[in-house]
Amino acid sequence: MTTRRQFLIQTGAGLAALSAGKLSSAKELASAKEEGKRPLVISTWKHGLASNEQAWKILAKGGRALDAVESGVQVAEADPEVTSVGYGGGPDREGHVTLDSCIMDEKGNAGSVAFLQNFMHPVAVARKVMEETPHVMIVGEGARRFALDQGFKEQDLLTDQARKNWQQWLKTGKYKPWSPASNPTHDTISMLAVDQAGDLSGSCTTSGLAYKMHGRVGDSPIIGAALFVDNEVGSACATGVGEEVMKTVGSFLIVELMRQGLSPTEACKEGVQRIIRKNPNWRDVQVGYLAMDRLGRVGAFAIHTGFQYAVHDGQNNVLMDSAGYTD
Ligand code: SD4
Repeated sequence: MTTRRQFLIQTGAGLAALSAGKLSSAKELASAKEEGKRPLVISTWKHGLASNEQAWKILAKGGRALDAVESGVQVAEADPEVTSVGYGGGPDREGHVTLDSCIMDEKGNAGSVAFLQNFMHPVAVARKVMEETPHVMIVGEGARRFALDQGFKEQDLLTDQARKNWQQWLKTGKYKPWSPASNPTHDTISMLAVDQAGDLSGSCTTSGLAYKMHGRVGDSPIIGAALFVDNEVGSACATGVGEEVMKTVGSFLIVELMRQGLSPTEACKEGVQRIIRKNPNWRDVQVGYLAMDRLGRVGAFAIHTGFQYAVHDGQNNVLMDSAGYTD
């Protein structure tokens, strides 16, 4: 027998009613604006604070969320102190800094690069993939040639400090899958923004897990895994052990849960619980999710405590502690 809920979900009208009822009344939109929650930019980890500042410059001028999330994460990409993104990022086990990045706009357009080496701003290359090609993802040598064609310049991203850390790791590092204890480098920057027009965009950029196998690609360039944006509903992004995020298509899952009426925090929590239910070794991994609905409401949840995210609403740019399953 078909229940009323199943009936609603099976019909287009039902879907529209479910999402409209939860998220899109004009009154809610107006009050969200009054509360100053749009524009809004959020991003993962402490280095999100500086990246938010850059993104805010664009949002404050009435700029597009897409431009804000591209420009914002470039601050982390260029900062040698940020040891898991772009320049200064930890290399793989063979000493190569390999980069993964993606970007997604309010129309559902997406671009991505993976296993890209020697370019300071992979997120900008990902945007070019989105805007200048009919494709979503370009990897490795093809991505290198595309970036050069687009006018990006190659440069060595391995800093002296990152080389020293890697050489130190080589003395004891074992060539086997990592655990957070042996490799606690989970500092990818993912950023979500809503602009004055109410449009959403997101970006993600990383050098991935330090000392990964050469050629390993994580969740960060995978649309639906580390990032998903749907202007009708909201956006979500991830940080942490990418394999767990990919296997559960985490960000897409979270956006779809928000479409069904869960709050951003509830949706992130369910994303985390999905990993926990499927992986008996979940205690050994960390994943943090961050989400924003189309009204500018924000939520986060992680497997373990310690995940932090930065929120800039124009008045304040603050670092927040995410709740964790092991709290
Ligand atoms: C990856 N998600 O490559 C990334 C790692 C990371 O914060 O540092 N996340 O799996």
